[in-house]
Amino acid sequence: MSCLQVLTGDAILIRLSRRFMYALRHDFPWVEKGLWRKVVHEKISGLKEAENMNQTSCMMNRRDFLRLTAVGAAALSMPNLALSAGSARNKPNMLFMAIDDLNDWVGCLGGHPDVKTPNLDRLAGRGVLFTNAHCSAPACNPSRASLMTGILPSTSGVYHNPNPWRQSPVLKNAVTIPQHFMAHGYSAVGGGKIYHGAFPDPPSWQSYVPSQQNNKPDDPMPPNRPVNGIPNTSHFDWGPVDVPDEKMGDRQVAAWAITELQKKHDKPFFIGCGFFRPHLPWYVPNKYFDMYPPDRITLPNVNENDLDDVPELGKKMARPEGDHKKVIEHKQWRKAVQGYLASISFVDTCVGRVIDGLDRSNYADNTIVILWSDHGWHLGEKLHWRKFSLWEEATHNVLMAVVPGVTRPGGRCSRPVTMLDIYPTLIELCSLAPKDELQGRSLVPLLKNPEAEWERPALTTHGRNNHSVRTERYRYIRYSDGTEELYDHEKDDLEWTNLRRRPEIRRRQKAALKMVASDKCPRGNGGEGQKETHIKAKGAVREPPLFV
Ligand SMILES: [Ca+2]
Ligand SMILES: [Ca+2]
Repeated sequence: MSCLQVLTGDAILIRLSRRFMYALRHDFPWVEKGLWRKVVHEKISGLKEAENMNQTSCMMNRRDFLRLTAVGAAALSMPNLALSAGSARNKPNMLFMAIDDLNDWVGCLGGHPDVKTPNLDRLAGRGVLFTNAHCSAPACNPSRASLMTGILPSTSGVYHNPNPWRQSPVLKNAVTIPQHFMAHGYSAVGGGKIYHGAFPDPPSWQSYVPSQQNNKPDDPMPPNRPVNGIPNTSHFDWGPVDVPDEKMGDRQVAAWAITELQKKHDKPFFIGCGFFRPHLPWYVPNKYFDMYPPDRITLPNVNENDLDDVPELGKKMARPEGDHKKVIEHKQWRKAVQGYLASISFVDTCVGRVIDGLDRSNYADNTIVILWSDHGWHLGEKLHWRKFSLWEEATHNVLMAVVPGVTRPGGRCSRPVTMLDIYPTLIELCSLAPKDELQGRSLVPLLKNPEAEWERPALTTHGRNNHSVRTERYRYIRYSDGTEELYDHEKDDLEWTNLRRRPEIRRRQKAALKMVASDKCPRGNGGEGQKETHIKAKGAVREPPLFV
């Protein structure tokens, strides 16, 4: 008990080291709530100042001292007590990998029968694969802002891609995941796409590749665009590029990450490694297109009448007269699926190279690997393309974690979880100070036992007051005008049959939504571009309270 120095008599001067205070307050929430609060908060003045000092002195009587030392002794006797929580020594390293726009078309997730992802499959096989993981928002910027800050879009008001997330009053001073790691003695460097392209966040990193202002390396383009012949669709295009892999931006980000892993690190590290594909445009080298001959490709199973039982707001999200109509008119469906599959297999090789780089490094045994995608993608299901919807194709994304000493190989977890849960999970795994404002839940119980109980549903929000909750069996959607959808995944994994008229199931799903969604969602926080009206139904003049 060297951190306590007893001096004299009934009044005892105790020197509490910062490490010891962290151990009590942060590794043992019950201490924070109970004895620690009663004993120490009442007796020690200037505790906050103490957190900014290496040591502080305080006065307490003998009885209180004994209570406190009992807590300390209990704490010291428990496993995993990170008395080093305030210091960085012996902390695990973090390899934090992101893939843009990757839906469940990954071999181990079974989303598409043709896809080849040997590297993602082998990484998933080393730890726990979450098979029912969902984004907080089905768009790059709100999903990533939410993941990196641990705050829901319906709390921050960051609903869409054009919303500058640091200008949200809620997120203005948010401490992001890498910032929190840096505050605990980690180095934090990044490369590629971790935040949405328009809103990089230099305070999150000590250095960035290609730069703090431009997170995306250049990619080669085919000479004659659009390759698919669909006019006026910007980067909604696909086709091979005749370049070696080394010319691809993602491959350069992988090479940078491997270099970081080969360095000698005198601090624990947090490496953020973000891949851009399979985001549009689907321009990747020829050999990846050659893996998927269009005439042998399996197209998504689509019900032409699927939108008939979908409310007006859902139809507006689907916009069947938009991308889907163009793809069909230009006979591009097979080629588009080929482009997406090719882009997935390309990014899979980038992931494989980084994993091999970690295996060759000195840090293979004490590095946590977490890999996520920011949302899913439609390729014609519900006559919709891209993300921007509240159905399974858009909300379901990839999440896997390999945690030395915690996960076991081959773990699969079907509990509904969200990207919001990543931040508190990493805090627990690395014994960082808890942050009360985070709105997710630590996944550590599921990493230890993928079949552990898990009551919370996964919430996805697209625009103000449009919510979807996914439980293990059902999906329930409630749009801002009060209209609803309900699907039973046990019988209908393609979400074709809206069961909104089943009152008993609906009641339970509404209760699930209430568990996770606020009924006072703020308006969007500005920014140009996608307007709220984009997802307002005709005649929907007033948004009712969420729960009526
Ligand atoms: Ca994205
Ligand atoms: Ca339907």
